Amino acid sequence: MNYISNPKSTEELQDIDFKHHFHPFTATSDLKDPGARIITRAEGVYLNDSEGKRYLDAMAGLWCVNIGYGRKELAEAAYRQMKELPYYNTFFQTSHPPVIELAETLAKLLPGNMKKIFFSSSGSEANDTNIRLVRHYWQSLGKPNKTTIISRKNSYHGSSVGSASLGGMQAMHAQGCLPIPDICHINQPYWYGEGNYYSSEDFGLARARELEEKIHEIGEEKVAAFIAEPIQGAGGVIIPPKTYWPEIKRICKKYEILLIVDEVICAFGRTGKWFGCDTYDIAPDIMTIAKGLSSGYQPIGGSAISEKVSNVFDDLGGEFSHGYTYSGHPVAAAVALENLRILKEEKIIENVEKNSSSYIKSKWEELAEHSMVGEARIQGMMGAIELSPDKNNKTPFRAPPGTAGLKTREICFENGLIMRHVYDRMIISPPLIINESEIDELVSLAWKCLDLSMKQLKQEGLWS
Ligand code: PXG
Repeated sequence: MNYISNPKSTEELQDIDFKHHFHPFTATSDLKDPGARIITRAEGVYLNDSEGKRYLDAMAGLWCVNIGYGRKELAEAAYRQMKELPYYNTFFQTSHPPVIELAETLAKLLPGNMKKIFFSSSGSEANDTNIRLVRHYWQSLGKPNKTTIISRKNSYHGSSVGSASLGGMQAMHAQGCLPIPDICHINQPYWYGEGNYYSSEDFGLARARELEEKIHEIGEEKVAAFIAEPIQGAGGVIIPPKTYWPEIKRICKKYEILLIVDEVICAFGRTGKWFGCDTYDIAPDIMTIAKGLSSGYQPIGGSAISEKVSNVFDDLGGEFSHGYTYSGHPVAAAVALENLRILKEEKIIENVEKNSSSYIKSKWEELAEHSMVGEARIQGMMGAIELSPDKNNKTPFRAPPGTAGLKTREICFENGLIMRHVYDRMIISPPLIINESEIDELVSLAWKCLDLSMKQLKQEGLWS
């Protein structure tokens, strides 16, 4: 039986999916009616569903398909590796060529002084690893009380117990008694939503200095690390004010706390350079990677560890009692290597930096002219628009937060555009290979969907 071609009707598939598939971040009632969208094929920046409808995927899947869909070289790399060595582990003093080559390639490619990679199959696992890594680091140095990790509200670091605790999503904390002990959260640098009467520069400094205040409150001797995304992705593409990262770097250095930069979304070109750390000139102690590492073609992630940290483990750490069956999976590693080869040889990220990021920026920022848009912001290939019925005063809609965003998202789907919402913000993160005519199409579809959404919100009396 061939599980890839699909002889079933959309209704049959939706019915089975509703009965037997428990989905992430989806209410079961929505799966009953209207049912799941069944995506069947993809090429470049476009997806097709089981009804033959085409969508421009302005989210690159879930922020991950950086090289675009349909690259046969990655399928061939997986096929070759599966025939040669489909699986072997990296525990108990064993290794294999693809993971060795990938670790070396990454050590050379990553910014700062990254020396070693601890592999996982996802960003969540990698961030769980990071919690143990930083505590193990301080224990190895004879400072076992340095256990607390400071993170930020509205950050996203994954869905496992540890990584969701690092994350600052209240709805996630509410399910499952999170966060786990010794993790706390400071405010985010979200100027549009929380900056009030500050200038963006002053606001950036004020929010960064909350880290210093938190360190004083907890006591430096108890703080292990600070974790942050260069730009918050799932939180709504929160691009920090220019003053934010320099101040964070100053504080981490002053108090000797480890800096974990979660690059799960930002790495591999998303911010317009190879890494978010390049965009913001950050040299982290630990960096989380996943998603764009394989462009989503295989599940793979990792914790990249700087020379400073890995030297401590090499000298004092002994065995790290931690690992996943699929740490450094040979097929995932082979696919990641092929993805990195294509990103480099086809100069995909250089093209974003030199050409397409400025093109998309000029087009995307035109959306700020729309009556429903309070702000349009973009860095590299990640952007957001803030929806408001009164753009000058940022007034909310006459509906619970997120209602207008959800309605707009559904209109986008109906009109062949995949653009996600975070409350009443619409966000994009298209494949990095998107060309100028596809960018034109994206922005004109977005404009059309905003028109339709505005009309619907007015008809429903939600436009205050
Ligand atoms: N860190 C960051 C910054 C992420 O964005 C993770 C860690 C976790 O990675 P894994 O591979 O375990 O999912 C993420 C994941 C969304 C959305 O709707 C975002 C993510 C995942 C799923 C949905 O924006 N980011």
